[in-house]
Amino acid sequence: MRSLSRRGGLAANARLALIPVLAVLAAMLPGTARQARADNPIVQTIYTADPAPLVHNGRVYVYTGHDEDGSTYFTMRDWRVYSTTDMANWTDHGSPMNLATFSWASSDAWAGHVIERNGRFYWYVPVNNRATGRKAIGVAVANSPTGPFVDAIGRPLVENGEIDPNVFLDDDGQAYLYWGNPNLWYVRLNTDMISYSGAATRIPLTTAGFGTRTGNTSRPTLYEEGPWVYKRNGLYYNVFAAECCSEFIGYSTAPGPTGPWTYRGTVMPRQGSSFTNHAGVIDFNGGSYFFYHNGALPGGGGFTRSVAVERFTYRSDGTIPTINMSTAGPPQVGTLNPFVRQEAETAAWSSGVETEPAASGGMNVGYVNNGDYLKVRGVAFGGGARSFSARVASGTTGGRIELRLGGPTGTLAGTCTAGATGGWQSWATVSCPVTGATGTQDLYLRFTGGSGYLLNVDWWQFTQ
Ligand code: FUB
Repeated sequence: MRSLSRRGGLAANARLALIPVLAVLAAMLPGTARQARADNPIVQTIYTADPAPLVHNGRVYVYTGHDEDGSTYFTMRDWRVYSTTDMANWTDHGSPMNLATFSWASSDAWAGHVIERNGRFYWYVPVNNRATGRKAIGVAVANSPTGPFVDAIGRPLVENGEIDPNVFLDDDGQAYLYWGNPNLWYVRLNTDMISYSGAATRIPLTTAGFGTRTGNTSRPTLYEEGPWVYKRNGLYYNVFAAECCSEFIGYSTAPGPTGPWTYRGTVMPRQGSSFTNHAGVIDFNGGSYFFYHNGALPGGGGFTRSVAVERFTYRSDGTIPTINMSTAGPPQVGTLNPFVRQEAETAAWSSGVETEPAASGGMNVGYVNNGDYLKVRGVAFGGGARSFSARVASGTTGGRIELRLGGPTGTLAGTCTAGATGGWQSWATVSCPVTGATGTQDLYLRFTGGSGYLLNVDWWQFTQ
């Protein structure tokens, strides 16, 4: 995979076997060439889809699917994890789970959901079952939110040809697995989270519960797919993708986890150059956040999607206001401390670069060309920084890291030069003096040098 700036556009003319009408409408919604201007979508190095946020220990993790470059179908082979403490700068944790995690799965690493219980993390995903050729729900488990995840049971947890699992853990300790397209199902999970009791039950899709769809008698309600069930102030919410295609996000509420549901209206209108959308809702640090996907990156569209996020405020009666897609994203929560080690793959925005697993663990930024940059939002330099260090590697002759403030060509606060290190995973630390970096500013690490790939960066840190 190479950087988005070098990606081809969308050729969205494939037919989707599961839901053929999606592909037809996809062809009518080509990807935009427009460059996102601010910090949405939150990932610029690859196409991501189907966000599932999780709050754990003061961090927001978002689990995503991964649309392959140039995809003309939902060609998805692995899942990704990103995290943040400030809703602005996101750390890339790579791919802790892929189709090979499930020996029985053949394809379609589609929309999943992660939930934590008793210190373990359970990732429910829809995949194609090789043996039956049908969609099934698998469950993987890990001891850390960033994995590694392993198949918990070695077979599908449930299988009825339907997709988009979502798990809700109620206050009384009962967990529910919801999923479905075209139906909406639930089953009661046991406390081990990898088995269930009772039969899968179909939630009645009534127009009172899920709104009225126009022009499709086989699917009379707005419910399409992607349920996201949660509880707030005693009220149960189900936020879902509605009325394909293109989809908008609607929601229903209920007095209990199994209903009866009442349709409440639109959360996010049809916007954003992707004929699907997929919602995830959390509260974090006093704010409420709505995750979704669109086709906003270059080459983006219905099969090359990108995850984005907005902050919102519930109305006083608990209803959800209409939320529009933005390129700015949410305001930053707090600031970023430059005087502790920061991973290079923590950024609010990147241009040109990619990420890859580092030999020493974690990820590094790589495939860096002249003019590429990383934006780190809201860096608190305070009284000033004196020097900058970075862990770098170069299999060629290296390059420079320009430290710029306020923009990729903003005030130059320092320049570090990195030479050859003998390999792309042969790491060395370079340092350089810094002037004029005071207060709280957006920091840009701008890479300059000759042609071809210049250097990799694992981490950086300023000294006071
Ligand atoms: O990403 C593949 C499928 O597209 C998901 O499972 C659906 O929710 C839709 O977003």
